[in-house]
Amino acid sequence: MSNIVFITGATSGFGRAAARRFAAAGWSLILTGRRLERLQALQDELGGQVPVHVAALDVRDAAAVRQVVGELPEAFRQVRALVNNAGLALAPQAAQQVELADWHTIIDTNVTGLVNVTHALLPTLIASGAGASIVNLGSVAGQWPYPGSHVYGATKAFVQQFSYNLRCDLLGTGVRVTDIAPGMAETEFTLVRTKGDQAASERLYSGTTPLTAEDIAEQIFYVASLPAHININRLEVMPTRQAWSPFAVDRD
Ligand code: NDP
Ligand code: 8X3
Repeated sequence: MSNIVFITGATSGFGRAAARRFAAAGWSLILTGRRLERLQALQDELGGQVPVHVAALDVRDAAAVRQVVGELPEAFRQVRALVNNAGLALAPQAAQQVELADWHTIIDTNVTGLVNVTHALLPTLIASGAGASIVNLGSVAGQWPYPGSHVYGATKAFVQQFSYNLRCDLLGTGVRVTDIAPGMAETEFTLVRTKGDQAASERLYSGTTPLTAEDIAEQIFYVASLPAHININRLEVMPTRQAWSPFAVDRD
């Protein structure tokens, strides 16, 4: 029987690339996200290669998460890896200019959504035992502050600490937990963050060499397919052409 991976946010970016990477290695796929038509397109693309189950799911809705997990078809129940990838940033402006609703959306998705899915799948992953994996998508923004990151970076700091804390509680179960923290990667992330500003997205990624969705998919697959005795706790990945800035100073 093949391994089974449950991916959130499989309609775009890292999640979609991860679906293709796991399929290439013969894993069965459970693909979730809000845009069902994109999930179906991916099912059409990969369904000839491996078994694929798709479910429209908003991770913010705990009852819907429980239902999707509870109603998995028999052949997809023994989930071996969870990729908690669904997430977003909004409001790239300074904190004092942000609508409160945008902060709530970021927290509801990146924090509440991630714990909803983790909670629903923990019993299954523990039953799977040694070599099962939870791969959480954090960010460099969870470790390094920058202007306009405010609540987004704070949610990714939560992802890091939650990942570490899970490791403590899961010790002895064989279930691994990894926080993957990418730097700048070209996906639909900036389009979402700017609420559809295609030019802003293109500007951010132009004239440099960002990470690709496939680069991160490779890392996700890597940590979930290592020998069972190895746990990568945190994996921070930046493009070679990205680094940190000096401290900012306010002057007269
Ligand atoms: P994309 O915008 O390309 O993909 C985001 C995915 O998240 C989509 O599939 C979207 O699906 C899904 N999603 C968003 N909100 C929800 C929700 N409420 N319920 C279910 N799914 C949701 O961005 P990336 O691939 O770049 O982002 C993936 C993860 O990586 C995010 O957690 C992001 O914070 C993180 N990250 C991204 C970086 C980057 O530079 N690109 C760097 C570091 C981390 P749908 O809209 O169909 O629901
Ligand atoms: C996304 C990467 O650098 O925009 O998490 O914060 S960055």
